Amino acid sequence: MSKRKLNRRQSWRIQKIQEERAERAAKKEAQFQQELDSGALGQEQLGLVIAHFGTQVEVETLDHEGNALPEHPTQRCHMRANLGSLVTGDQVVWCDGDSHGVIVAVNPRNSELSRPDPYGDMKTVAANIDRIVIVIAPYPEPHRNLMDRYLVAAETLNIQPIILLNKSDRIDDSNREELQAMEQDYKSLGYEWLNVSTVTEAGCKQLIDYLSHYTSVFVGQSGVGKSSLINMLLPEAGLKVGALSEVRQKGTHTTTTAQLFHFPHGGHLIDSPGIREFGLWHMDKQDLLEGFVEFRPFLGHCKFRDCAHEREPGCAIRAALEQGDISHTRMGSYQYILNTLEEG
Ligand SMILES: Nc1nc2c(ncn2[C@@H]2O[C@H](COP(=O)(O)OP(=O)(O)OP(=O)(O)O)[C@@H](O)[C@H]2O)c(=O)[nH]1
Ligand SMILES: [Mg+2]
Ligand SMILES: [Zn+2]
Repeated sequence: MSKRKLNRRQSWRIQKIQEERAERAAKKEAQFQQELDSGALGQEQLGLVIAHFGTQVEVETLDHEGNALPEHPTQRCHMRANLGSLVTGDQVVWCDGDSHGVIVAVNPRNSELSRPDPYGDMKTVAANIDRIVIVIAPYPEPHRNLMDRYLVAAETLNIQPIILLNKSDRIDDSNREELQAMEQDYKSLGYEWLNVSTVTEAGCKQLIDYLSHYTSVFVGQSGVGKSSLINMLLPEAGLKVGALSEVRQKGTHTTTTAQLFHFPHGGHLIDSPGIREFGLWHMDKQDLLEGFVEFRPFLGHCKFRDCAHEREPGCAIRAALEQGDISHTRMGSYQYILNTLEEG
């Protein structure tokens, strides 16, 4: 599948915007250099990016061991041009100033979660995370395919995922069977599954136990209740939540930027914007295969080394499918995702 095509006028406009942006960035860069050279900014200190707003990030002061210093106010910071794009969760070195700070360096990330933007480009959402909370709900209806994508992403990053079924208060006779079947399927693959409701607070305690001392990012479709869950766990977060659209029972993209909050039980929670579409997801084919945990024992056992696991004789994956060791649903999901990978 190719990226969205632009007409000549659009390409020209984009080029012009990019040129203007580059010019502004160069001017800013010269200004920061001058501020740093003249000593107008304070000493270098360690910081944590807690939110990202366009060309600026919100930074919190950390002590030498990387612990937050809540008594210090957060500061909006500009970034030096050579740093690439910074995201929520990044640890940085920054210098404080009167009206703004400047980020001068970024520490290497130990993990980063990416997702496609509406143009099919992968964008990093959050860095230095060690738990991925895949949030689903009876409404908007869950897509196994999207859950599998997030599970593959978690497996590739070697980060432990949990599937959180929120809005358990909305389970009724019309959806119970399907949701229970889903729970069974994912649990039998070894994944953790938790039913929670921000209305009744069912499952709240188990969720706290699961998240304590980790840095967790909440991901999933718009409207499943990611921000509501963070508000339940941390009432002072005061995140905006948005009702589902009346007719289609879909989310309305309320959260627009990833934001990090400290968990009083130790660790951090990161809210993220619901995903808009999931047609494209850049991924290596081998990573995709290995991201389906139950495929792993069979990989490398096909008769042909370049087996595509379609109709080849001696295909170990197909044999496992026939044996019932791999489910048709997951195989279908794998093939669906495979078809959306960019060629080449
Ligand atoms: N019945 C019920 N409704 C809930 C629950 N949790 C959240 N909601 C509602 O679901 C809607 C969406 O909640 P949000 O927290 O904004 O969802 P989100 O996942 O953050 O959505 P985006 O920011 O758009 O990605 C709101 O109307 C919430 O009140 C729950 O446990 N039960
Ligand atoms: Mg939200
Ligand atoms: Zn095969």
